[in-house]
Amino acid sequence: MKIGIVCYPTFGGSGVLATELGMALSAKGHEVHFITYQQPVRLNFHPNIYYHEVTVPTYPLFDFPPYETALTSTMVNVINNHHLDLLHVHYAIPHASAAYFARQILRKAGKDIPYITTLHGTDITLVGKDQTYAPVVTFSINESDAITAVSNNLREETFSHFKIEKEIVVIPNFVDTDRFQHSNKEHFKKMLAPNGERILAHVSNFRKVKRAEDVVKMFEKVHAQMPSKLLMIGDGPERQNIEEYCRTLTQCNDIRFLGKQEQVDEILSITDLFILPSQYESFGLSALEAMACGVPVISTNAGGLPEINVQGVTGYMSNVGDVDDMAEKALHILSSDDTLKTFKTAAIKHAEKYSRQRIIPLYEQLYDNVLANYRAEVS
Ligand code: GMT
Repeated sequence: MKIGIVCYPTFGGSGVLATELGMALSAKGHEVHFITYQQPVRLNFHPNIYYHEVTVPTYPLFDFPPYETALTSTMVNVINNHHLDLLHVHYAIPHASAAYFARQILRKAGKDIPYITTLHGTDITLVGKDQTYAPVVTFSINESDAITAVSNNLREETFSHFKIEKEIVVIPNFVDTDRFQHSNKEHFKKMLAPNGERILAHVSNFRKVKRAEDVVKMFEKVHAQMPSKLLMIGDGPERQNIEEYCRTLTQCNDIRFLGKQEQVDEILSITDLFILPSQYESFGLSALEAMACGVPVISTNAGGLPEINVQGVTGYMSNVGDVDDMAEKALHILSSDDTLKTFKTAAIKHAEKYSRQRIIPLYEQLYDNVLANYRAEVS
């Protein structure tokens, strides 16, 4: 099959998932065409992978360069030049409306290809439901030939915020367990925690919704009881405020801000506990990747997190903002090597349910169904 994938090429979860999906499909023999404004961060070379850059020519009149128009035209050109079978767009804004427009342009020229929209989270729960975008988002989701959501929670949120007239299929996020697995990095661990301190980590884009300051607040409480280190991975709007706050703390020397990291699997391999205190998370891909590396998770119980973090098994969940409870539960997990090992083993086992091998066939099946229905309708 020839598949066009449209996504944000950055470190965000939707772009990571779309890139991992494209790479997994290419390894299974599909021809995958990424259409993005920049090379996706996790994209590796494979003979079946093509990358088409969306460039947006500027003009003095354009206070806002028309990205969506450039994206739509690039989609049309790629579909025509490479004879794609379908488009799979990740994150509704503006990818679903651009796909709709591309499909209409092609129809006029006697060519018909379906588009599938995968909803990831903030495209629905934060940005999408804003009235500035909602009419276009609702229309272009409804016009999709298939709609998927990454969790049951996101599916329900979509139905509650938008007038959706079609079924939304839940296909959960997945993890590449060949890459995200525990590997021995003892030398690396010794450098960061020379006295055997427990290592806690947080990975995010440091947007407000992540509540990354709660990681530091709960760490202050853990650190007061147990020698420990905190790794803050990623970058984003709240990072500077949180770094400034950290500098006021006595624990400052035990907190490291590592910025954006490509080899996050290696860092997770030396981590004892992953912290995700988000206000909302449609799924929490970073938590799944941590689990696959054998790292238990302390998260909130918001959004789709209860669908992946099993209370008392793969970690614990607390109410949003309850840093006392998070610290108490963290201390329990870290209290002894045996307890930690039990949680680590359970985290790996649970993550296997979301392995690439299990989830990719669900997408392939969806593509087959969409194409079969589409061809039946067209003929
Ligand atoms: O979490 C973010 O801010 C990034 C965002 C994105 O769209 O790139 O992530 C969303 O999609 C991920 C992949 O499906 C999910 O695992 C994240 O939970 C989701 N984020 C939110 O819902 C806040």
